[in-house]
Amino acid sequence: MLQALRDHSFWESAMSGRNFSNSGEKGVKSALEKLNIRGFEVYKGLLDGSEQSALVEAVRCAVQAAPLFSPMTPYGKPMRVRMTSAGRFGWVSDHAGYRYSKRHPQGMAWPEIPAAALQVWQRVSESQRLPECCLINFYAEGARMGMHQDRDEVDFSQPVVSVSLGDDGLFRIGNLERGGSTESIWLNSGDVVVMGGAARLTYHGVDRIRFGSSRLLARGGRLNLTLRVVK
Ligand SMILES: O=C(O)CCC(=O)C(=O)O
Repeated sequence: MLQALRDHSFWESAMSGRNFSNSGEKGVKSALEKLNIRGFEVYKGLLDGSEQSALVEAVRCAVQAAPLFSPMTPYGKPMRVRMTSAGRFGWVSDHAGYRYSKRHPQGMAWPEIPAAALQVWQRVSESQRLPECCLINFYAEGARMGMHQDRDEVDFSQPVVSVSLGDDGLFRIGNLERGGSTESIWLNSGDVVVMGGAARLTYHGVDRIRFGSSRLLARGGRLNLTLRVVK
């Protein structure tokens, strides 16, 4: 696997709107770039078109078994992103707080983590463990995710691995505490981010998506999978 670690100029030109993604199209290979932004490792174009399509099909099966739902924050506000999970645990949120649960809010067990998602974990995580949750986020037109830390897991030495599929998403990376300067990067379909090490608790969020920028999902939108060791 070619992993050319590129310098800051690549990062700047990515921000100026040049397209480094493979847009989810079959047969189009882009050179793999690995960026490090505030400790987050961003693998541009890690997944080719057929790998992306296989993941979308696996997500479609998971969503059939455990439908997407709109979680409420503990403060009673509906989140803009719809979610479900696969694995032994799924992430839920309601008036009782943010937490992992063995059951979907409708009562069923979560489906198994798709093999194609486990393969991504094995390629990039450098972990001896397997993820116990694959959180599936769906961003419809206008959806966003506020700045937050991922801190409902027990062992912060384990990374969170994020897979982007479908429309581009503007991913913002902050600091270990709320506030301060931030840096943003457009995540394209097939990009994978490893949030680990000293950056494991860095604040991050998604400001917006470019609805309709990818043809991977028939009706547009963005899927994000995050693989997590929970306990
Ligand atoms: O959608 C993304 O790229 C990030 C998702 C995320 O931050 C999360 O699920 O905690």
